[in-house]
Amino acid sequence: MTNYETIITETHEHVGLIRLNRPKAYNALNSTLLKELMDALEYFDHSDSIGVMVITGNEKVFAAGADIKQMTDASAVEMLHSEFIPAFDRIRKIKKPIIAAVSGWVLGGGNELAMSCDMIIASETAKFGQPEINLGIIPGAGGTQRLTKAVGKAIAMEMVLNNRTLSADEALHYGLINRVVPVERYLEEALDLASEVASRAPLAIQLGKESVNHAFESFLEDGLKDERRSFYFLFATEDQKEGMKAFNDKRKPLWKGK
Ligand code: DAK
Repeated sequence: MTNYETIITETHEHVGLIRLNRPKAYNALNSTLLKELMDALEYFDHSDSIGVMVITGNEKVFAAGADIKQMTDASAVEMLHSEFIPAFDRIRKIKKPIIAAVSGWVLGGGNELAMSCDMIIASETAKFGQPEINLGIIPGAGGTQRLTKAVGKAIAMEMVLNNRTLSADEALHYGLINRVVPVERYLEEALDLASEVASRAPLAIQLGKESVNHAFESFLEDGLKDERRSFYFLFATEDQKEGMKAFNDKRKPLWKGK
């Protein structure tokens, strides 16, 4: 396999493991990482010896979202042409099951990435959130759609409008994730689950995934279009620039509603 810059890939018998590896930037999803992640997923998806993929980060962070530094000065049109959405569209086309093994921060695009996987195994330290509101924007990679379906309107509203974060136990309670395990075991647990699923009938697994996703995503296409339109629009506002600059300067933003 290719030598990647921002991810590490391993095979564990019939399981393909991808580790997000930008620890200094809290695994922020920049365009290189997204491209490498999707390339690796597609490679495993086409490999005869792999049945299931696992995506993980490190103990402290799964991913803290899209790279704010890369987006701060972007215009709405630049965002429209960014690598972010094509990457998320590619993950939807993966046929084999993908399990997210998460620990620590699972934020913004990081939570959207975890929700784009088919199952989520969390360490007891995991914290899930959509903090985009702090930056003057909204989730733009399916967060408003998949989160609402998973946890229901009440909790999704609090998370999207007021940066409520969910602990691992809360996330389990609201149906966002599959299991919570001690931090020493979350990756092992995900690999065990992946290996069990990988031992089953491959075609039935593929069609099972497709069918469950169909039930979950029947109205997703329209919702995603709507979400993206609003997301891009926000990059034409002063508040988005202020929100992201404030994050970079480590200060509180001053909102103008403009
Ligand atoms: N981007 C870039 N750098 C990040 C980052 C991020 N998302 N998160 C953390 N970092 C960097 C910090 O800047 C810092 O770098 P240095 O200052 O050391 O150079 C380093 O990681 C450590 O962060 P902190 O010093 O802040 O560490 P703390 O432990 O104090 O806090 C934290 C950890 C994860 C709570 C905090 O870093 C944080 O709040 N991070 C930002 C989380 C966030 O706002 N995430 C949402 C990002 S927006 C799109 C659709 C969707 C999206 C994009 C496009 N299209 C439709 C085109 C998605 C958008 C997002 O995800």
